Amino acid sequence: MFPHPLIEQYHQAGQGQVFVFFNELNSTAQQQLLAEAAEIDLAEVARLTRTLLHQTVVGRDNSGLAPAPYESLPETGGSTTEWAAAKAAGEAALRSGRVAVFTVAGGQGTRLGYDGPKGTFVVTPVKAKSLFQVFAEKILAAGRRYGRPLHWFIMTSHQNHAATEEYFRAQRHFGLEPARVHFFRQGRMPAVDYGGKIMLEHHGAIALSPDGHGGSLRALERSGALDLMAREGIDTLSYFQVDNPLVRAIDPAFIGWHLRRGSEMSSKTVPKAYAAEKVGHFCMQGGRLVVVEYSDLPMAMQQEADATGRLRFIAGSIGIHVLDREFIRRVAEGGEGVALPFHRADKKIPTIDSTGQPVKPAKANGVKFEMFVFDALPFAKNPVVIETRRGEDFSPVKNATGVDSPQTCRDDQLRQFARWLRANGATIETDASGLPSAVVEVGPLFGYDEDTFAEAWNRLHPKPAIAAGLYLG
Ligand code: UD2
Repeated sequence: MFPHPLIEQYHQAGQGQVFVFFNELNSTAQQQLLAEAAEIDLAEVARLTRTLLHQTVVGRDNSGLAPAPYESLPETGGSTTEWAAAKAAGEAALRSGRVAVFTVAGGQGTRLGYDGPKGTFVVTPVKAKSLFQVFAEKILAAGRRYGRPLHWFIMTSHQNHAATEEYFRAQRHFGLEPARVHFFRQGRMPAVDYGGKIMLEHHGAIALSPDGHGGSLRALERSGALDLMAREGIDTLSYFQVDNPLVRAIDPAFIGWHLRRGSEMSSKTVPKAYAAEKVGHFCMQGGRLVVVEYSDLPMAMQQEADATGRLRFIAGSIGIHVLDREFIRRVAEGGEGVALPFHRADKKIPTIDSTGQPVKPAKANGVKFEMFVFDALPFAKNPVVIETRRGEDFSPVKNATGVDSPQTCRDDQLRQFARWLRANGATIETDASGLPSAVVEVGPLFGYDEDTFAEAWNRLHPKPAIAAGLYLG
């Protein structure tokens, strides 16, 4: 007789090792372990072990891969009329209140070496605002502009959920209505060893980790966020990653392209800066739009050039999408062959051995499973990819130093502010890369894109002197 039916299920599934120390735990710890075990879908783990763990061919099937087409910006050959129509359609959607914002903030920020929730990391040059504050102010400003305050969904992880909520409370939600800011945790997946056995982190805890940003689709469904959207008349979700303060969190043209095409999921692209840039690639395969992650596309293909010398697989994926609510539901429910696949990542997983002694592995000792949100694209009707200007949409903070670091992100913000000022007649000294010598900052409540900045700047009388420390907010 097992002390709990769940333990019996684990034994039947060949995963009885999860409860091997159960009798040594106090009752609180026993309850915690049972709660963790209840989170796991044993049939899913068995399927992943069969398909991903024991697969003989490792890696992605790249046969028949071709570069995906995308809508170019007007300055690179796109139609000015189409872009204007898209923007008008997006603005109408924002005015009618059918758009909400979604940030995935469940990542662990390991590469940055920052302990708190990544969204609390300080990024702006003068006012030292956090990533979350920058997004909050963009959302507040856009809500005011279109006369419809926006709902903001934020996906956290088990690790950072409480700290994220506490941070927003302490900051009074940066002026947003708390009832419109919704936090929910993403799901978790257990790590398995190379025999397919679920691993323990310690006697009373399973080695669980976030299920990837692709888990956001089922987390939106499970948390009730999709139902809330339906009740509020929201059918369009603007999706971005927590590490990118430059993102146009609310971009009418992007929303308009998506809606006018009757698309279920749309994406932004920037031309890759260099062959080895660590972004995904928009490709076509078997008539469908797919994203092939940098680690899955052989370097020789990443380096291929077309007749003009330009990279052939030029369209980089930067983790910015627009999604249709009912499409998310369909993928989350996983019906009709539309379930997101899992990806396998071999990792060093701290665990315990069969005698309960801690093991700090020197090499990979098991596998984690993650889903990627862009894997929903092949299931979407009429997906559209649009080009965006890197300097106006993308400068993530990922590493402590070097590329995509706090320094490069700060410089890109400064270049953007300098560009906006100069485009509106201000004199500001910059180097050849556009980096101003004076450290200035434009707050989103003053202007959050070229248009809103121009309007606010042109209303300003007298104009402030451009000098170090200038803050427009
Ligand atoms: C991602 C993309 C890459 C490119 C790049 C642009 C993947 C696999 N690669 O690279 O193609 O677009 O971004 O910046 O997506 N997150 C969660 N839960 C998780 C895992 C991640 O919320 O379980 C969030 C995380 O907080 C972050 C975002 O997803 O906001 C991206 O995650 P990442 O930093 O692991 O992705 P990265 O840099 O490998």
